[in-house]
Amino acid sequence: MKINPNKVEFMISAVSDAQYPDTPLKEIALSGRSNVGKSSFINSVSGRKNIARISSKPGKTVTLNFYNMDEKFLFVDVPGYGYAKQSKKEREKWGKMIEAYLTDRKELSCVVQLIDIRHKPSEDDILMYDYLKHFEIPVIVVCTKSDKISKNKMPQHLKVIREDLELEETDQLIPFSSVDKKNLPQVMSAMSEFI
Ligand SMILES: Nc1nc2c(ncn2[C@@H]2O[C@H](COP(=O)(O)OP(=O)(O)OP(=O)(O)O)[C@@H](O)[C@H]2O)c(=O)[nH]1
Ligand SMILES: [Mg+2]
Repeated sequence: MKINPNKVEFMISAVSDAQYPDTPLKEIALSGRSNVGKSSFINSVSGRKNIARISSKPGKTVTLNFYNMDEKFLFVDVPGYGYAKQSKKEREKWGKMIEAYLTDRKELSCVVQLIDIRHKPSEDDILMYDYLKHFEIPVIVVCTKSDKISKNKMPQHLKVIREDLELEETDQLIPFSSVDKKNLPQVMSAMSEFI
């Protein structure tokens, strides 16, 4: 799968299903804690520097942001979870919006769950993974910021993430970096199975 950077378009920031775009394309949603690198991941796959806004402050993205990826599929940037400064009310609103999207959206074909390769999965990461499995949504786990650890530490970090999430055999785990684009072809080929 090849994406033409000039044909990547931001479509809409949506908060409810009435606003979701109406296209025949399948959707791949990005989930992960705030600051894990979701927007940077979209930019990397797009081959664009700034199509998805990279936040200087975490927790900035509070809507479902839809991107048309060269008419091949849509990316849906889901607001990051686990942002401590969110109020309880904001968190509840977040939960309802995400749940409605993940459980009702026919076009959703897979979720790319991003986990920071440097850290053990958080409780929220594990909850999210279990939730996706419960609803039988295929998951690709992308371990971000791989440029931040040394090569020889990589296998051990991947092992911990795989074990803590109790990853299913069929779910892929791919180390990735938005800085050096490590494993971008692997990520593309994993996603192309779902579009
Ligand atoms: N070194 C390194 N930094 C990264 C990588 N990916 C993202 N970052 C940095 O991490 C910070 C957060 O990145 P974003 O892409 O905005 O993260 P996000 O998950 O979209 O964050 P929210 O929208 O707040 O949920 C930024 O400072 C990025 O430059 C990576 O692969 N390597
Ligand atoms: Mg973001």
